[in-house]
Amino acid sequence: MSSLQALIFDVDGTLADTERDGHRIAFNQAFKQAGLDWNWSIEMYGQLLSVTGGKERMAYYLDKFNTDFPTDSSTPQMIKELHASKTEHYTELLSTGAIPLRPGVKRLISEARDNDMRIAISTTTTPANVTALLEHALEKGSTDWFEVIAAGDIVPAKKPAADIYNWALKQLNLEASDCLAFEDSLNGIKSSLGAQLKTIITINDYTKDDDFSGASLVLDQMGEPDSPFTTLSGDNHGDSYLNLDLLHKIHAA
Ligand code: XBP
Ligand code: MG
Repeated sequence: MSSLQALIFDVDGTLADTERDGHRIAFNQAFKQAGLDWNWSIEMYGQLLSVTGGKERMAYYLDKFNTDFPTDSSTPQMIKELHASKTEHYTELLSTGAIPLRPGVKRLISEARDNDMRIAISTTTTPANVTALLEHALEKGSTDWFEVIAAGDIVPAKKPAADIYNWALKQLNLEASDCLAFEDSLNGIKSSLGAQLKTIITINDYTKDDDFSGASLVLDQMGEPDSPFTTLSGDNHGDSYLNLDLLHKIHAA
């Protein structure tokens, strides 16, 4: 059994609750700015999250929820422009510090760095969104802490396909058995398990009813020494917050 060498983090929903009050708001701002009357409610956005990727999500919306909207060969270009505008609104919103990291994230990343544990990112979101979150919610310059940032259109098949994790593993020059993945959603865990990675889940409001039966551990949050996680399934090895010692035990189990 190889030793644990790297932690690979999903971004949206895992590092921060960015979907409901971040991405959703930015999509709606882009729609309004373009003169469209589209508005994604909190509830509808939950349904739209079944498709990963902002451009793919808009195409799905037109296909399933707004079938009266006329589409033609120019629609992909319209979606591309809307998406560029959405990214601007999203990064602007994050630059105000509007979205904090989830509990335990900063502490765990600091512990990893202090112990020379390699860290990477594997996400469906646009690279600029990752930078905006890390620079404003984690620490200025923290983007450089991550050895690999696998993001957005770098692979054509987004999560739930395993491609983005396989791409990250290749860049790290590691095997899946050397790493752990951190996810929050069904599409995320399908992707990480598809790449053969042991996966730890922290749920959120949109994903709490997802099927995480393949996860090593399912938690409500990463937890802090003075604010324990709640274990929803899996072996927490008697611990109450995610720390490197616990991660080594999960990896070795
Ligand atoms: C999250 C996503 C993304 C974002 C939108 O993926 O599904 O689509 O909602 O991002 P992950 P873009 O949890 O893997 O980070 O609009 O930039 O595509
Ligand atoms: Mg996610």
